[in-house]
Amino acid sequence: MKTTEATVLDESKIHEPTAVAVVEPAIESRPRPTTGVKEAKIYIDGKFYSEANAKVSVLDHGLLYGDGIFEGIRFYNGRVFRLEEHLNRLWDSARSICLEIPMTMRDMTEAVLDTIRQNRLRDGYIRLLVTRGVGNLGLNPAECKYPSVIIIAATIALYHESFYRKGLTIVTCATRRSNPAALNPAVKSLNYLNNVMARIEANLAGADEALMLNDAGNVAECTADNVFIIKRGQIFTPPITAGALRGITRGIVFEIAGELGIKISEIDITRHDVFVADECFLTGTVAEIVPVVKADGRLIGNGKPGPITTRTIARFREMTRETGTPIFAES
Ligand code: PXG
Repeated sequence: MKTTEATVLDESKIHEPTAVAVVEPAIESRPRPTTGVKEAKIYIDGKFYSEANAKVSVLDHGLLYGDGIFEGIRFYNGRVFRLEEHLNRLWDSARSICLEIPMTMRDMTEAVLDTIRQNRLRDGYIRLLVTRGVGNLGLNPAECKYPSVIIIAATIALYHESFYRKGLTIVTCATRRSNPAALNPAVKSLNYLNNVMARIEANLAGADEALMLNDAGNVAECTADNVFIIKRGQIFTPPITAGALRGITRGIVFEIAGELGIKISEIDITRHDVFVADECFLTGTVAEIVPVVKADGRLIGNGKPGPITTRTIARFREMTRETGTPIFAES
């Protein structure tokens, strides 16, 4: 068991990411973060534990009720990508569900960076959770006095490059995105059963992802990604009110479109719009930006990733290489 004491490591001692292992066959697999380092050090409430000893109580309402929130964050080349935006969204999710995060955003930033340092990684994935904490067997969160903060740094199995070159297939699923009046999808909560059910449908249909509609029958998003279509040189994506998460990668697509001078709008999208689109792509922290070439058996455009998608991917990759919060002291 180790304390959180921040140690700035000598960068030359950091080994190459163990995670550049490629998933085969790529199209069948979503990249799953794996704790590839030998002795992963997992942060729980200010202390570091080995994976075997990193445990939470069975009375934590995060487990009993999915009562809690999370973020998935990437770090590239020794820098955490869009950390501030992820923490802002975490704090928004917390406020929405009346959960008080038991530390300041500044301390959370340091805890995230320290977790990566402790695991001696330069490229990888962070799973950050805040659970409601230990309570009793009733669902009332008033009994949970101490929310828990958990930070897991992992290597990541990357999608095979052919995934980005060839694109993926999606199917519309029968499971509707939860109605915002019931559970707002803008809250990145630990309760992902709605998305898991959709994911199961995609698996059963042999597709790479599931397209989720809202109660009105319009496109909301995929199970862990936002959806974009391109028609006659313009980019369109559903508004947050359609039941989409305010994705960080989604926001970056707006930035890139601005840079490239491509018009981008939030607008309700139907399945028909997806079928007749010239291009389609998904965005998410794990998948980054990935082309979609088939929806419900229909080829999108000519069935190959289109030019706007390809340019957007290239610019996004530049950003991941060149920007972010430094993990190690910069000399
Ligand atoms: N929609 C949903 C429902 C998500 O969960 C996104 C869109 C994309 O948002 P970002 O901010 O990542 O661009 C997400 C993000 C996982 C996993 O393990 C899922 C997400 C993030 C990290 C890991 O499947 N979802």
